[in-house]
Amino acid sequence: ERTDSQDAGPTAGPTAAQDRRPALGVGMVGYAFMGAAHSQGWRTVGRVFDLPMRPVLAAVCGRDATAVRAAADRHGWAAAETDWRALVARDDVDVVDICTPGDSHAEIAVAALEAGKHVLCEKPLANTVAEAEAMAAAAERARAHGRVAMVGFNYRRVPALAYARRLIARGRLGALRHVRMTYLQDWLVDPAFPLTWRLEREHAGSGALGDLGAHIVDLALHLAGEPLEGVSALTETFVRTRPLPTGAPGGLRAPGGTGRGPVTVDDAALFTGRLASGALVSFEATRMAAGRKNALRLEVNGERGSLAFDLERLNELSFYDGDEPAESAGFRRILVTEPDHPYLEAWWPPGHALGYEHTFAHQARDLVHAIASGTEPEPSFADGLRVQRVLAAVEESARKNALYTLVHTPV
Ligand code: SOE
Repeated sequence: ERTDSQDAGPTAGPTAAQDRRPALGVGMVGYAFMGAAHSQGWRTVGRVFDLPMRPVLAAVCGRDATAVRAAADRHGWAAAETDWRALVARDDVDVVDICTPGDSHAEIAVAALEAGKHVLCEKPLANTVAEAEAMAAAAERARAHGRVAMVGFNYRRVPALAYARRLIARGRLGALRHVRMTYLQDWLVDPAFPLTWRLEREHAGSGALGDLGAHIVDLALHLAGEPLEGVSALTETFVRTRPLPTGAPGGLRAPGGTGRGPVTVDDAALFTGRLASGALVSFEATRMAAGRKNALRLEVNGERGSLAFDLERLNELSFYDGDEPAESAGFRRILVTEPDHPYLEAWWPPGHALGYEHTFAHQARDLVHAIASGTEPEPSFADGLRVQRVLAAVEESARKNALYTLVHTPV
């Protein structure tokens, strides 16, 4: 039954002076697109959810002193640092939140864990399996001292997807046969789009594969709950050189100049695999699908039913219940905004939809609970390593080029 306070929506909560909960100081490294999204999550979470600790936005870090000060003011951080080591060393920082490109994840995360901090790290966990292994090992050691580490696969926290997992776990789909995952964007479709760090292997590790493929690999394993036995892959770089950027990127955009440089990552990755249960899985990740802005789409088919989801309509889940009489069965749309749906108890009345940014508040909520209870958060660094191994296997399979060549002779 809903209470009056739920009907009123999120409330401001107690003031800092009235609040007797222990403070949890957060220090964030990086403040571009992901940093802005994480800031929003940290700012919001303690005012919406009942948490055992009170998150405090203690300090943000970036290399440019003027820019990081401006980011601190804009996003609500009390202090600004220009050296991540100084941020990690601060007494008022309990959690280090890493929102930098992949090439610095391992160094910062391992140092933070060794300094006794909890860590939240953006995805993909690292640029290589070796780095991810070192991070998972550091997280394991830190667990002995009550410190936890989480990787930021935020889409696990879309209520419709958390609910999808619940339905699958309850057996509503029966044995799974197909898991079909796509993640389509189009911000690279213009060949004049400049060579930002996401297009450079040394900074990003891989292209669409690590940027988008990592999300759908994590989700597939999270939903279906099983390891992949192996993969068979194709990757492609359609635009091989791009204009060099002339300024700092803002979000996914950046100005381009006249000089050109090589794109050293994939534009698209396609791969298939088999789950231990025998279900077949397919994945497609691309930033070259004209018109598709943030289309993380999936469909799961089981022997008793199916589920379908599209991130561009993220409050909805399509469910086909094969137990219904055939004459009236069919995919039906569930509006995932009821208080009984995951995370929804704290938000708005039914039908008052959530969006992309709420996933970061949910992520922060789950991390705070894990810290307070000393339990391993999900997804852990071990989960991040599991995804990293799949990404490496995809690259290896694509490199070996197992495509069976067809011989085309005239009829
Ligand atoms: C760009 O492709 C991007 O910002 C990814 O890096 C994020 O992980 C994804 O959630 C949205 O798109």
